[in-house]
Amino acid sequence: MPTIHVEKIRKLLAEQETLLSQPNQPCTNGNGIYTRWENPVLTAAHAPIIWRYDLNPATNPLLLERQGINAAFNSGAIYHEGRYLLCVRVEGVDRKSFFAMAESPNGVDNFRFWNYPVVLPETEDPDINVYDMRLVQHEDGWIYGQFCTERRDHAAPPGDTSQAAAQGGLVRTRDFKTWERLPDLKTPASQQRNVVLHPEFVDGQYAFYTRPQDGFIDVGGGGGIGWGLSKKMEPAVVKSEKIIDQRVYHTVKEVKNGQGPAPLRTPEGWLHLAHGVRNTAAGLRYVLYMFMTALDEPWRITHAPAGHFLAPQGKERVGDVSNVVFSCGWLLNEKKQLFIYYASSDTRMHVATTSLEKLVDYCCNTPEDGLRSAASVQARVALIEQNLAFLKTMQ
Ligand code: M1P
Repeated sequence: MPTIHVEKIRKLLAEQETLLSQPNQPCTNGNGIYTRWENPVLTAAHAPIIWRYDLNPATNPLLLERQGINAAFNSGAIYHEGRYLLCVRVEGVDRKSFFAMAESPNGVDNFRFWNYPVVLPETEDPDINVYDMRLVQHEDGWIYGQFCTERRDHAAPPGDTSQAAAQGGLVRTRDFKTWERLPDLKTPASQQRNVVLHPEFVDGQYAFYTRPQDGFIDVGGGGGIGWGLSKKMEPAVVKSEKIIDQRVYHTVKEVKNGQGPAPLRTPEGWLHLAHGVRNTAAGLRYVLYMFMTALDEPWRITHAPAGHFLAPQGKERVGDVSNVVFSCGWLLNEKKQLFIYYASSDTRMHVATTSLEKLVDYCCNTPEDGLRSAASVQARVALIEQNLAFLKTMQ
């Protein structure tokens, strides 16, 4: 083999190793609720060289990239047997998304993709695009994956090449290597995205958070985060869906919203992370928000702090779909440290760390949205008065 070719490959691998092994640092300018970390934890450049280049000088003497990767984002997350695992939405330059597992020794840096992407079995109606995996360790013993399966809308006129239909795809695994495909979730809605399985049985049934929608992008007259039960998973059928968290005028979830990862159980209730979307002159803006539901009634909201919990900032604001943060995964390790994985602008993955205690405090003690400017001012005046009185006691 020509020495120069070997040298080029070594250089490629060494440059990537510098990126993969780069230590991450917590940002110091936080809000107390969570700490962002400086570097993205995964980007397109983290995709293995062996996924992208043909390394053989006989078939690729110029060592050109053959199958480029465009983005790595919207990852499911799980802490499994001491391992920090992400199930990443990887998008090739051909626009097709697929899933790939990435693993880190500490949850904040050194994430490395496994050698092979997830080989996802198809149903009788093949997926055209798959994305946004949520990983849920269910109390039935399986680890379930819920993702969006997108196909061309079969009802679209022949000349229309852009009408798509979204449904809730389901898989299960025990080792993240072998995935068993289950039938897509059936619901009364014509389309679904952001389907998430609740980790526990409710009334002896599987419970789903859904996001019914009339169209592929526009949720139409419905939308909101829905809730429904299914007796089994093969197939999972939600016969009636009720909206538990509606879209609301002049809030961060005015245009649409969706459950993020599966909620986390705390003594005070279920902690939920979700995304909310509003329109602006510059296009849609996606932010993360939180709410809590009752432990015995996971569909009943008990606390709903106003506004966004995390919004795109700095470099996060720009990417393939700018002004977006989106989360499909968070995890708790055995030290009860909470890692929130979020993507920015449909391009790259980040992490923010916090604790259940802080998030419960945030949800229980942040005022709800008063839905009018005057109500927001009242809430702020109450805080100022309390603080001025408190400062006097410090003098
Ligand atoms: O482009 C922003 C997000 O748009 C969709 O989310 P939603 O259905 O809530 O609008 C998804 O395609 C998501 O993957 C993407 O990040």
